Amino acid sequence: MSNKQVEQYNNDGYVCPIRALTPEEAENFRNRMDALEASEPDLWSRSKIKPHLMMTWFNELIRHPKILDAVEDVLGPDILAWATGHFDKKPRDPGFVSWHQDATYWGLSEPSVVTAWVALTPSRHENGCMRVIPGTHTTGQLPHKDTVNQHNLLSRGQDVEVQVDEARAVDLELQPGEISLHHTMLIHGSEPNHSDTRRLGITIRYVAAHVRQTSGFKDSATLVRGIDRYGHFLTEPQPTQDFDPPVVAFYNDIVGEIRSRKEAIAAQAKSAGS
Ligand SMILES: O=C(O)CCC(=O)C(=O)O
Repeated sequence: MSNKQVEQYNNDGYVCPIRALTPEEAENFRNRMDALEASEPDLWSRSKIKPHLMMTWFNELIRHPKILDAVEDVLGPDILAWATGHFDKKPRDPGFVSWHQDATYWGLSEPSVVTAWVALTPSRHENGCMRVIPGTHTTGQLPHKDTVNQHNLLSRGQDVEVQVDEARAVDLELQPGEISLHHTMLIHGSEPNHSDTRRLGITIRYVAAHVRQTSGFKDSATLVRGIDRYGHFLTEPQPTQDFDPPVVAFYNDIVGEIRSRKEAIAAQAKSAGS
């Protein structure tokens, strides 16, 4: 990234847009995802938390050198891909994301954690692009409450318990193959898709190798650049085919730990707030 982009990340908590993939690469990843989705109806429920362990296209994406070049500018040279996800809003999809900070249920030791949001379709105001409140990454961890709304795309419907000044919100508009980066403490969310154009974004959560899981639950990550001198995370295997049996066994083991971790941190936060 340019010095100005790094400065923007430090001051505002995000950078957007960065051209990482060519439009052809983005189309190729999207086609591979769509083909798998068509043949495997339970694709996302089987691979919700770390889809990069289940699908080879996803595992290739987390290692993309241009994404890692940008991430290295904010995290330094030793980088682990820790968690991944997909946020798919079909045309006229009512799905939205409440205002939140990512760090809330993650249990990580410090905020050297950045999300690369990779656009595989256009992502614009009309189809519900990500929106951020610049500068809120410096506020520290804020309280959140879990909410129930069937259209909220977050697993716990977590909503930050402070008044969000929406007049300050910035749209992170992207073209296919462009990415944005956002800090783990930045308040962000997104609106429903009010258009006839699908909005598909892939999230990759990268951590610097010195970051630890503090919750006491087992956790894993994939070294994607540099050296892991710390060994704080179990080393994830790399799938050689979609739903590679030994990798699926690894996933099934770790996913239970991750669910328990989220429950434990949410319960702790609730009792601290009551
Ligand atoms: O894609 C969206 O609309 C929201 C994504 C998000 O909340 C995240 O990346 O943490």
